[in-house]
Amino acid sequence: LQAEQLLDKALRAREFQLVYQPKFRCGSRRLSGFEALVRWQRPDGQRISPADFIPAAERTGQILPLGELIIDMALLQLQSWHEQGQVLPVAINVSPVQFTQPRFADRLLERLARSGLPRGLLEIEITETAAMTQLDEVLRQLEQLGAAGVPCAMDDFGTGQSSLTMLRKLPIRTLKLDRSMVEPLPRPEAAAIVEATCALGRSLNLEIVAEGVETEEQADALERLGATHLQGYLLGRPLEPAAATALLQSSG
Ligand code: G
Ligand code: G
Ligand code: MN
Ligand code: NA
Repeated sequence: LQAEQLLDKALRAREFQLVYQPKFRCGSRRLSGFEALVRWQRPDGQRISPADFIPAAERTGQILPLGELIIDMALLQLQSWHEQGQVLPVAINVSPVQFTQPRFADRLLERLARSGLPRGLLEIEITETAAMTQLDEVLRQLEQLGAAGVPCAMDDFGTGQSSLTMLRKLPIRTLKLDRSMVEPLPRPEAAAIVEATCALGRSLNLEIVAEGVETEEQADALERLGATHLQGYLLGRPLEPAAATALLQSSG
């Protein structure tokens, strides 16, 4: 079967699930929120990586229904945590392709209103990509979302895809330092770049989440160099909903 038909069947059969990777505050190392990451498990048990199927879904436009499903799943999870009195923000990854729909922000805000959740619990992460063609449209909708209490993070900062131009233009609350900036820490050249990036972020009043933190040496360096939050296998892998709920409860 073609990728498009496989995805189509998977969308109808709801073969997608979200896992939740925890984020922690620097210093206290207290749990501060989660990033939702989509997973696709086929009925035969085969798992397909989002690194493969997200670009395919972006090419075919299937990222639109898939994106809606992801938003719905994240909101349902947040509602469940909210009812249990346990709640921290959840960030979803939004493809720039979703922003090519002029009513993307309207629809997300409608869903959020219908959920009855307090504002600020749903966040979005966006990666600058070649798909970010209609920059004015992306900007307008990010501003609309921000004004309505849905903060945006710039994902994968420090890769070839992210630029200082976007940092200046996009209304964002958070910079996410790409794993490729974190991996070579604490080597001095890497530390110098991270320190300068954190200083830039601070002067723009941004939070700085370091991604892909795998070692205590990296975590120590990031805390020293000015990151505000840590995310990565050292502190927590992406968790199935039940495990994420247990983590929330135990971090009271
Ligand atoms: O979770 P993992 O590291 O395997 O993700 C691989 C890639 O897929 C990353 O670039 C990540 O941002 C992207 N990705 C994961 N979940 C989602 C999602 O729910 N929506 C979008 N648009 N991208 C996602
Ligand atoms: O592009 P984005 O930053 O959304 O993608 C996050 C991806 O990175 C997810 O697929 C997640 O599974 C993966 N990831 C999260 N933490 C780590 C880590 O500490 N090390 C590595 N190698 N990958 C990670
Ligand atoms: Mn992300
Ligand atoms: Na990233």
